Amino acid sequence: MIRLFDTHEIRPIKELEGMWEFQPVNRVGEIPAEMNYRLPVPGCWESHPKFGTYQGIGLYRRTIRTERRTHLRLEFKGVSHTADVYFDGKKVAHHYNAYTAFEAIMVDVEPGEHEIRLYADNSFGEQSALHVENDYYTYGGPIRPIALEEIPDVHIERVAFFPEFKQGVWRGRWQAKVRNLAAEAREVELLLGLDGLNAIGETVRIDAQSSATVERTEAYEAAMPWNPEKPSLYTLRVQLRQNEDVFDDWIDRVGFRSVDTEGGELRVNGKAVLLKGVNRHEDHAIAGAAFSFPDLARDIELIADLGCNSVRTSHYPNDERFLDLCDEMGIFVWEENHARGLTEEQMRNPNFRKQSEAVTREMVEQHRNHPAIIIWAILNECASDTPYGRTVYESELSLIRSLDSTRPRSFATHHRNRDICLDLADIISFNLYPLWYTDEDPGELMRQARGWADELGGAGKPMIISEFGADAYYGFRSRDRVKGSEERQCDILEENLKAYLAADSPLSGVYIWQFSDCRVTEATGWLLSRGCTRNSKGLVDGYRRPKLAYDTVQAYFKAKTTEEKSTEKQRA
Ligand code: ADA
Repeated sequence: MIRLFDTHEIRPIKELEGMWEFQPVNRVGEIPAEMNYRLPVPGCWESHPKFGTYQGIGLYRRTIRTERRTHLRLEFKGVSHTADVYFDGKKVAHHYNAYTAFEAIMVDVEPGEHEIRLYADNSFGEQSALHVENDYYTYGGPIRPIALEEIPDVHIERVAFFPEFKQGVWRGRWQAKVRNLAAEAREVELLLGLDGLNAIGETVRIDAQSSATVERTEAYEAAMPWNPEKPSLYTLRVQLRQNEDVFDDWIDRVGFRSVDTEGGELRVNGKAVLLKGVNRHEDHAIAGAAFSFPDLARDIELIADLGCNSVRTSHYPNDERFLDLCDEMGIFVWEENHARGLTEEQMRNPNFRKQSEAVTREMVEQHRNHPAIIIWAILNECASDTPYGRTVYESELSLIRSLDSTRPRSFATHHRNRDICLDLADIISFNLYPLWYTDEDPGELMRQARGWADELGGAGKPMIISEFGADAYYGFRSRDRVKGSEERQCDILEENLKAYLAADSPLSGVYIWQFSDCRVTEATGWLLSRGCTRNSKGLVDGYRRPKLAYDTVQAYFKAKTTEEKSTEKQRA
């Protein structure tokens, strides 16, 4: 399943799921004498008994049949972490980073049988600046779906839709990119439609072998807003037509909602919100990073059952099916690019800037139509305390602004009063672990943090505690409530939540670290402190079994805030 709805009704598309041949190899391009294994796609090789800890290159291979001469487009939703794709022996794509999609286009493919070879590499080294030894695991293989499409010469490449609320009316700002593979210029009719609302038609001329972008803004007086209580979604349907013949289409789902930080508050549709959320790694004890749809759905149901109204996609862009579920359920998303805890030295890896900017750009371009996403963030706990680090934060935050001016931007820092980038963000976010890594009082620390924000360029901006938490090993109980026990995790989370959700709290949001336990890189150095090679701060374990703290958090998140109570009173 690629998305929760059909992305094309006219363009032929099918998912290349199922068993592919598999063989570990030593280098990209190598053709082994035998393919000894068969692995499921999507999937990661760690779920095979022989490859539970394999780090290296794996070759996936299969054939496809085409019935007529056509152009083909392959879309890989996520290959971990480096992909090289060969079609009939010729390299057609190279992509770095596990968590964003990429395409391969093959022109004038003859009818018959064709071979696809996908080399996936999950090894660490200088060539990989973002996937490094870390407090989560880099799995190997095509962890997300692969789609095969037949495309005409002129086809829709991408469509962005930005809702805006101006002078009491919802408007939609469209950007539709159309590509022409033909050797001569073409003129086609472009139709921009939104479920039951006014449609737009426009003639576009696209030069030979290039792309053209059409921009239009349209008022939608009858639009219903998307909000958590009623997440109204509209089907966006873009079509290409020539002489009454509709020959290509592109379907997505959008919602009308605005986000701003006026008056130092985080506001959605003009109303202040308090984000009550969890950090979620896309990691499962059995599936690794290759979630089945029911596993994704279970996660969102558990998150909603906890009383959360938000989720942070720590520390990388998520599977779009998960974002689709958030759109449908009215769960706000903080989505961030891929990075965790990189030092200045790691950020000076010659590949870092290119790779980090690519994932930032791809995240925004691929996910900006999701109404659930209300915050874009970058570079969790990287070097926002050094002048070189600042140059990176500055350029990536500006890049986001250039691709989407409608959402506030943030980054989660642990540099406290040493951070020198707070002025660059729209929302100030601190990762603090009082009562776990330090013995500070959560309430005092929160007020101190507000002071750092005010002094260091964050005055007048909303503030979020983007991480706090405590490890607990599932099933480890202790009457003495020692660290690592489920009881102690309850105590620590309770003390934190009591302070952060109090009536006088200056916060616009809290995100517990973390939703579920996750696997970490094979322990060396500081990672040796991770018992069982896992980060065990989950409210549920890797199999989604709730720990005691699940109920503690649910009681706090489901309790009504003073503001919610007074709104209810006013309504009554
Ligand atoms: C950090 C980091 C998380 C995780 C957490 C922890 O704040 O952002 O990825 O490593 O600490 O458990 O210590």
